[in-house]
Amino acid sequence: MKRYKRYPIWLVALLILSFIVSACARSAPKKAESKELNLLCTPQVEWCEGMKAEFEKKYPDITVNFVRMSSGESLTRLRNERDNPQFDIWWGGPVDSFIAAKKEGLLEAYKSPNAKNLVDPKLMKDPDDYWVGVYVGSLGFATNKNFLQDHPDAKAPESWDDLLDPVWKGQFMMAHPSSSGTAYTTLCTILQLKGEEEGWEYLRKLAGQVLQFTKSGSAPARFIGQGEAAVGVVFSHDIVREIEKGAPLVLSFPKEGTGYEIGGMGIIKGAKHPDAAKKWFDWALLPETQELGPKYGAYQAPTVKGAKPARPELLQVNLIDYDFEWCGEHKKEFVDKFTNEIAGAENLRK
Ligand code: S7P
Repeated sequence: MKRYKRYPIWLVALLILSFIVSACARSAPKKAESKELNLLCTPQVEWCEGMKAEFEKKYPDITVNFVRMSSGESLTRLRNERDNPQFDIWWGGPVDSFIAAKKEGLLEAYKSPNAKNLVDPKLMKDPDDYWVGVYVGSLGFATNKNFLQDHPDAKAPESWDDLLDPVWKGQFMMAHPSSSGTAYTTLCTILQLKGEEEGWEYLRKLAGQVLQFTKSGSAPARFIGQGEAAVGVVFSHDIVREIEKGAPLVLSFPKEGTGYEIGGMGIIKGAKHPDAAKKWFDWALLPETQELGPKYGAYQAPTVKGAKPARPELLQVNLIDYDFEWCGEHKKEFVDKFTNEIAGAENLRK
Protein backbone atom coordinates (compact mmCIF):
# COMPACT_ATOMS: atom_id res chain seq x y z
CA MET A 1 0.00 0.00 0.00
CA LYS A 2 1.18 3.50 -0.93
CA ARG A 3 2.31 5.57 2.08
CA TYR A 4 1.60 9.31 2.15
CA LYS A 5 3.89 11.73 3.85
CA ARG A 6 2.24 13.42 6.85
CA TYR A 7 2.58 17.22 7.14
CA PRO A 8 2.25 18.94 10.51
CA ILE A 9 -1.21 20.41 11.06
CA TRP A 10 0.13 23.97 11.58
CA LEU A 11 1.79 23.92 8.17
CA VAL A 12 -1.42 22.80 6.47
CA ALA A 13 -3.36 25.54 8.29
CA LEU A 14 -0.79 28.15 7.25
CA LEU A 15 -0.97 27.09 3.59
CA ILE A 16 -4.78 27.27 3.58
CA LEU A 17 -4.73 30.68 5.24
CA SER A 18 -2.24 32.15 2.81
CA PHE A 19 -4.29 30.76 -0.11
CA ILE A 20 -7.44 32.48 1.24
CA VAL A 21 -5.62 35.78 1.83
CA SER A 22 -4.12 35.89 -1.66
CA ALA A 23 -7.47 34.91 -3.27
CA CYS A 24 -9.21 37.73 -1.38
CA ALA A 25 -6.54 40.21 -2.38
CA ARG A 26 -6.99 39.21 -6.04
CA SER A 27 -10.75 39.54 -5.96
CA ALA A 28 -10.96 42.75 -3.81
CA PRO A 29 -12.17 45.66 -5.97
CA LYS A 30 -9.32 48.09 -6.72
CA LYS A 31 -10.05 51.63 -5.52
CA ALA A 32 -10.81 53.63 -8.65
CA GLU A 33 -8.27 56.32 -9.53
CA SER A 34 -9.53 59.91 -9.32
CA LYS A 35 -10.52 61.53 -12.57
CA GLU A 36 -10.42 65.06 -11.22
CA LEU A 37 -8.40 67.33 -9.01
CA ASN A 38 -9.72 70.46 -7.30
CA LEU A 39 -6.90 72.94 -7.04
CA LEU A 40 -6.76 76.05 -4.89
CA CYS A 41 -4.34 78.22 -6.87
CA THR A 42 -2.84 81.39 -5.38
CA PRO A 43 -0.33 82.71 -7.95
CA GLN A 44 -1.44 84.83 -10.92
CA VAL A 45 -4.17 83.29 -13.06
CA GLU A 46 -2.02 82.86 -16.22
CA TRP A 47 0.33 80.56 -14.31
CA CYS A 48 -2.58 78.63 -12.77
CA GLU A 49 -4.05 78.08 -16.24
CA GLY A 50 -0.66 77.04 -17.60
CA MET A 51 -0.06 74.56 -14.79
CA LYS A 52 -3.51 73.07 -15.26
CA ALA A 53 -2.83 72.55 -18.98
CA GLU A 54 0.64 71.06 -18.36
CA PHE A 55 -0.61 68.67 -15.69
CA GLU A 56 -3.51 67.51 -17.85
CA LYS A 57 -1.05 66.87 -20.69
CA LYS A 58 0.96 64.63 -18.38
CA TYR A 59 -2.11 62.98 -16.80
CA PRO A 60 -4.79 63.00 -19.53
CA ASP A 61 -7.21 61.03 -17.33
CA ILE A 62 -7.38 63.78 -14.71
CA THR A 63 -9.25 67.07 -15.16
CA VAL A 64 -7.99 69.94 -13.01
CA ASN A 65 -10.62 72.38 -11.74
CA PHE A 66 -8.98 75.42 -10.21
CA VAL A 67 -10.06 78.55 -8.41
CA ARG A 68 -7.59 81.45 -8.14
CA MET A 69 -7.65 83.13 -4.75
CA SER A 70 -5.27 85.33 -2.78
CA SER A 71 -3.59 83.79 0.28
CA GLY A 72 -5.74 85.35 3.01
CA GLU A 73 -8.96 84.56 1.14
CA SER A 74 -7.74 80.98 0.63
CA LEU A 75 -7.12 80.53 4.32
CA THR A 76 -10.60 81.83 5.17
CA ARG A 77 -12.15 79.53 2.57
CA LEU A 78 -10.30 76.48 3.94
CA ARG A 79 -11.45 77.35 7.46
CA ASN A 80 -15.07 77.65 6.32
CA GLU A 81 -14.92 74.35 4.42
CA ARG A 82 -13.14 72.44 7.16
CA ASP A 83 -16.03 69.93 7.56
CA ASN A 84 -16.57 69.43 3.85
CA PRO A 85 -13.42 70.39 1.95
CA GLN A 86 -13.94 71.33 -1.69
CA PHE A 87 -10.25 71.52 -2.60
CA ASP A 88 -7.70 68.71 -2.79
CA ILE A 89 -4.48 70.69 -2.94
CA TRP A 90 -3.33 74.27 -2.38
CA TRP A 91 -0.53 75.44 -4.63
CA GLY A 92 1.26 78.79 -4.34
CA GLY A 93 1.24 81.79 -2.05
CA PRO A 94 3.74 82.52 0.73
CA VAL A 95 4.25 79.67 3.22
CA ASP A 96 3.35 81.89 6.18
CA SER A 97 -0.26 80.99 5.33
CA PHE A 98 0.54 77.28 5.05
CA ILE A 99 2.14 77.42 8.50
CA ALA A 100 -1.04 79.08 9.81
CA ALA A 101 -3.14 76.41 8.02
CA LYS A 102 -1.09 73.59 9.54
CA LYS A 103 -1.55 75.11 13.00
CA GLU A 104 -5.32 75.14 12.43
CA GLY A 105 -5.38 71.50 11.27
CA LEU A 106 -6.38 72.30 7.69
CA LEU A 107 -3.61 70.36 5.92
CA GLU A 108 -2.72 66.69 5.51
CA ALA A 109 0.89 65.56 5.86
CA TYR A 110 2.45 63.97 2.76
CA LYS A 111 5.99 62.66 2.38
CA SER A 112 6.66 63.06 -1.32
CA PRO A 113 9.51 60.97 -2.76
CA ASN A 114 10.43 64.11 -4.75
CA ALA A 115 10.98 66.24 -1.63
CA LYS A 116 14.56 64.95 -1.90
CA ASN A 117 14.92 67.34 -4.86
CA LEU A 118 14.61 70.42 -2.64
CA VAL A 119 17.69 72.62 -2.60
CA ASP A 120 17.35 73.48 1.10
CA PRO A 121 14.92 71.09 2.82
CA LYS A 122 15.39 72.74 6.21
CA LEU A 123 14.07 76.02 4.86
CA MET A 124 11.75 74.69 2.17
CA LYS A 125 9.88 71.88 3.86
CA ASP A 126 7.73 71.60 6.95
CA PRO A 127 9.51 69.29 9.46
CA ASP A 128 6.27 67.25 9.75
CA ASP A 129 5.65 67.23 5.95
CA TYR A 130 2.51 69.41 5.94
CA TRP A 131 3.88 71.74 3.22
CA VAL A 132 6.82 72.19 0.88
CA GLY A 133 8.22 75.20 -0.98
CA VAL A 134 7.68 75.39 -4.75
CA TYR A 135 9.24 78.77 -5.55
CA VAL A 136 11.07 81.74 -4.00
CA GLY A 137 10.58 85.46 -4.62
CA SER A 138 11.68 88.80 -3.15
CA LEU A 139 9.70 91.95 -2.39
CA GLY A 140 10.54 95.05 -4.43
CA PHE A 141 9.30 98.57 -5.14
CA ALA A 142 7.52 99.46 -8.39
CA THR A 143 7.64 103.11 -9.47
CA ASN A 144 5.95 104.70 -12.47
CA LYS A 145 8.58 106.15 -14.85
CA ASN A 146 6.29 108.89 -16.15
CA PHE A 147 5.65 110.09 -12.60
CA LEU A 148 9.41 110.29 -12.04
CA GLN A 149 9.85 112.32 -15.24
CA ASP A 150 7.09 114.72 -14.23
CA HIS A 151 8.32 115.09 -10.64
CA PRO A 152 12.05 115.84 -10.61
CA ASP A 153 12.00 115.89 -6.80
CA ALA A 154 10.88 112.24 -6.72
CA LYS A 155 13.33 109.33 -6.92
CA ALA A 156 12.62 105.57 -7.09
CA PRO A 157 12.71 104.49 -3.40
CA GLU A 158 15.82 102.75 -2.13
CA SER A 159 14.79 102.27 1.45
CA TRP A 160 11.57 101.55 3.36
CA ASP A 161 11.75 105.02 4.87
CA ASP A 162 11.77 106.58 1.38
CA LEU A 163 8.16 105.40 1.03
CA LEU A 164 7.17 107.86 3.77
CA ASP A 165 8.39 110.85 1.72
CA PRO A 166 5.54 113.38 1.33
CA VAL A 167 6.00 113.16 -2.44
CA TRP A 168 4.27 109.72 -2.33
CA LYS A 169 1.31 110.81 -0.19
CA GLY A 170 -1.84 109.52 -1.88
CA GLN A 171 0.38 107.98 -4.59
CA PHE A 172 1.28 104.74 -2.79
CA MET A 173 -0.44 101.41 -3.34
CA MET A 174 -0.17 98.05 -1.65
CA ALA A 175 -2.48 95.12 -1.04
CA HIS A 176 -4.24 94.58 2.27
CA PRO A 177 -2.66 91.90 4.50
CA SER A 178 -6.05 90.39 5.34
CA SER A 179 -6.51 89.20 1.75
CA SER A 180 -2.99 89.19 0.35
CA GLY A 181 0.06 87.08 1.10
CA THR A 182 2.27 89.68 -0.59
CA ALA A 183 1.02 92.36 1.80
CA TYR A 184 1.42 90.04 4.77
CA THR A 185 5.03 89.38 3.71
CA THR A 186 5.51 93.17 3.64
CA LEU A 187 3.97 93.59 7.11
CA CYS A 188 6.07 90.83 8.64
CA THR A 189 9.23 92.09 6.92
CA ILE A 190 8.74 95.49 8.56
CA LEU A 191 8.15 93.98 12.00
CA GLN A 192 11.36 91.97 11.70
CA LEU A 193 13.46 94.82 10.31
CA LYS A 194 12.31 97.49 12.73
CA GLY A 195 11.16 95.48 15.73
CA GLU A 196 7.52 95.31 16.80
CA GLU A 197 7.07 98.72 18.43
CA GLU A 198 8.77 100.79 15.75
CA GLY A 199 7.44 98.46 13.05
CA TRP A 200 3.77 99.06 13.93
CA GLU A 201 4.44 102.80 14.09
CA TYR A 202 6.02 102.66 10.63
CA LEU A 203 3.08 100.64 9.24
CA ARG A 204 0.67 103.26 10.60
CA LYS A 205 2.59 105.99 8.77
CA LEU A 206 2.82 103.90 5.61
CA ALA A 207 -0.95 103.33 5.64
CA GLY A 208 -1.29 107.13 5.73
CA GLN A 209 0.42 107.28 2.32
CA VAL A 210 -1.96 104.78 0.70
CA LEU A 211 -4.21 105.81 -2.15
CA GLN A 212 -6.14 102.54 -2.00
CA PHE A 213 -5.48 99.05 -0.66
CA THR A 214 -5.93 96.27 -3.22
CA LYS A 215 -7.23 92.75 -2.70
CA SER A 216 -4.50 90.92 -4.61
CA GLY A 217 -0.79 91.37 -4.06
CA SER A 218 0.25 91.83 -7.67
CA ALA A 219 -2.55 94.31 -8.57
CA PRO A 220 -0.61 97.44 -7.47
CA ALA A 221 2.03 96.76 -10.17
CA ARG A 222 -0.73 96.83 -12.78
CA PHE A 223 -2.34 100.01 -11.45
CA ILE A 224 1.01 101.78 -11.04
CA GLY A 225 1.91 100.77 -14.61
CA GLN A 226 -1.35 102.37 -15.77
CA GLY A 227 -0.48 105.57 -13.91
CA GLU A 228 -3.26 105.31 -11.33
CA ALA A 229 -0.67 105.52 -8.54
CA ALA A 230 3.06 106.26 -8.54
CA VAL A 231 4.71 103.71 -6.26
CA GLY A 232 4.05 100.43 -4.44
CA VAL A 233 5.39 97.29 -2.78
CA VAL A 234 4.95 94.11 -4.85
CA PHE A 235 6.87 90.85 -5.34
CA SER A 236 9.73 91.73 -7.70
CA HIS A 237 8.82 88.94 -10.17
CA ASP A 238 5.34 90.45 -10.53
CA ILE A 239 6.92 93.83 -11.31
CA VAL A 240 9.17 92.16 -13.92
CA ARG A 241 6.11 90.56 -15.52
CA GLU A 242 4.42 93.96 -15.90
CA ILE A 243 7.63 95.49 -17.32
CA GLU A 244 7.77 92.63 -19.87
CA LYS A 245 4.24 93.49 -20.91
CA GLY A 246 5.41 97.05 -21.57
CA ALA A 247 4.41 98.86 -18.36
CA PRO A 248 6.58 101.96 -17.65
CA LEU A 249 7.89 100.75 -14.31
CA VAL A 250 11.21 100.96 -12.49
CA LEU A 251 12.09 98.12 -10.10
CA SER A 252 14.13 98.99 -7.01
CA PHE A 253 14.91 97.34 -3.67
CA PRO A 254 15.38 98.66 -0.12
CA LYS A 255 19.09 98.72 0.64
CA GLU A 256 18.62 97.85 4.35
CA GLY A 257 17.03 94.56 3.36
CA THR A 258 13.88 93.16 1.83
CA GLY A 259 11.58 90.30 2.73
CA TYR A 260 11.05 87.27 0.58
CA GLU A 261 8.55 84.47 0.19
CA ILE A 262 8.77 80.76 -0.20
CA GLY A 263 5.70 79.83 -2.22
CA GLY A 264 4.06 76.80 -0.61
CA MET A 265 2.06 73.70 -1.49
CA GLY A 266 0.04 71.39 0.75
CA ILE A 267 -2.66 68.72 0.54
CA ILE A 268 -6.00 69.67 2.11
CA LYS A 269 -7.14 67.62 5.09
CA GLY A 270 -10.06 65.43 4.02
CA ALA A 271 -9.29 65.91 0.29
CA LYS A 272 -11.74 63.95 -1.85
CA HIS A 273 -9.09 63.08 -4.46
CA PRO A 274 -5.95 62.41 -2.42
CA ASP A 275 -4.35 60.19 -5.09
CA ALA A 276 -4.60 62.95 -7.72
CA ALA A 277 -3.39 65.51 -5.15
CA LYS A 278 -0.29 63.40 -4.52
CA LYS A 279 0.37 63.19 -8.27
CA TRP A 280 0.27 67.00 -8.52
CA PHE A 281 2.45 67.31 -5.40
CA ASP A 282 5.13 64.97 -6.79
CA TRP A 283 4.97 66.58 -10.23
CA ALA A 284 5.35 70.11 -8.81
CA LEU A 285 8.66 69.08 -7.21
CA LEU A 286 10.28 68.09 -10.51
CA PRO A 287 12.87 70.41 -12.09
CA GLU A 288 11.15 70.26 -15.49
CA THR A 289 7.86 71.41 -13.90
CA GLN A 290 9.48 74.27 -12.03
CA GLU A 291 11.20 75.46 -15.21
CA LEU A 292 7.77 75.99 -16.79
CA GLY A 293 7.16 79.23 -14.84
CA PRO A 294 8.62 81.75 -17.34
CA LYS A 295 6.47 80.25 -20.13
CA TYR A 296 3.51 81.65 -18.17
CA GLY A 297 5.08 84.94 -17.04
CA ALA A 298 6.19 83.62 -13.63
CA TYR A 299 9.78 84.56 -12.74
CA GLN A 300 9.98 83.21 -9.20
CA ALA A 301 13.11 81.13 -8.54
CA PRO A 302 12.71 77.32 -8.37
CA THR A 303 13.19 75.36 -5.13
CA VAL A 304 14.50 72.11 -6.63
CA LYS A 305 17.91 70.97 -7.80
CA GLY A 306 18.42 70.93 -11.56
CA ALA A 307 15.96 73.78 -12.28
CA LYS A 308 17.54 77.06 -13.41
CA PRO A 309 16.12 80.40 -12.24
CA ALA A 310 15.12 82.63 -15.16
CA ARG A 311 15.88 85.82 -13.18
CA PRO A 312 18.54 85.00 -10.57
CA GLU A 313 19.20 88.73 -10.02
CA LEU A 314 15.85 89.06 -8.20
CA LEU A 315 17.31 87.13 -5.28
CA GLN A 316 20.78 88.65 -5.50
CA VAL A 317 19.68 91.56 -3.33
CA ASN A 318 19.92 92.21 0.39
CA LEU A 319 17.42 89.69 1.80
CA ILE A 320 16.49 89.69 5.46
CA ASP A 321 16.64 86.45 7.42
CA TYR A 322 12.86 86.10 7.19
CA ASP A 323 11.41 84.00 10.02
CA PHE A 324 8.61 82.05 8.32
CA GLU A 325 7.63 80.18 11.49
CA TRP A 326 7.25 83.37 13.51
CA CYS A 327 5.28 85.10 10.75
CA GLY A 328 3.07 82.04 10.21
CA GLU A 329 2.42 81.53 13.92
CA HIS A 330 1.37 85.16 14.38
CA LYS A 331 -0.47 85.63 11.12
CA LYS A 332 -3.98 85.90 12.54
CA GLU A 333 -2.91 88.16 15.39
CA PHE A 334 -0.93 90.56 13.16
CA VAL A 335 -3.59 90.72 10.44
CA ASP A 336 -6.30 91.42 13.03
CA LYS A 337 -4.17 94.15 14.61
CA PHE A 338 -3.53 95.79 11.24
CA THR A 339 -7.21 95.58 10.26
CA ASN A 340 -8.59 96.79 13.59
CA GLU A 341 -6.03 99.43 14.48
CA ILE A 342 -4.57 100.70 11.22
CA ALA A 343 -6.73 100.14 8.14
CA GLY A 344 -9.99 98.23 7.68
CA ALA A 345 -10.41 95.75 4.85
CA GLU A 346 -13.57 97.19 3.31
CA ASN A 347 -13.64 98.38 -0.31
CA LEU A 348 -10.42 96.71 -1.41
CA ARG A 349 -9.63 97.51 -5.04
CA LYS A 350 -9.88 94.46 -7.29
O1 S7P B 1 1.69 86.44 -8.77
C1 S7P B 1 2.51 85.52 -8.16
C2 S7P B 1 2.53 85.74 -6.72
O2 S7P B 1 3.00 87.03 -6.40
O3 S7P B 1 1.26 85.57 -6.19
C3 S7P B 1 1.36 85.09 -4.88
C4 S7P B 1 0.72 86.11 -4.11
O4 S7P B 1 0.98 86.15 -2.75
C5 S7P B 1 -0.77 85.84 -4.30
O5 S7P B 1 -1.36 86.87 -4.31
P1 S7P B 1 -1.79 87.58 -2.95
O6 S7P B 1 -0.68 88.50 -2.54
O7 S7P B 1 -2.96 88.31 -3.49
O8 S7P B 1 -2.08 86.58 -1.88
C6 S7P B 1 2.81 84.89 -4.59
O9 S7P B 1 3.09 83.76 -3.84
C7 S7P B 1 3.33 84.74 -5.97
O10 S7P B 1 4.70 84.88 -6.09
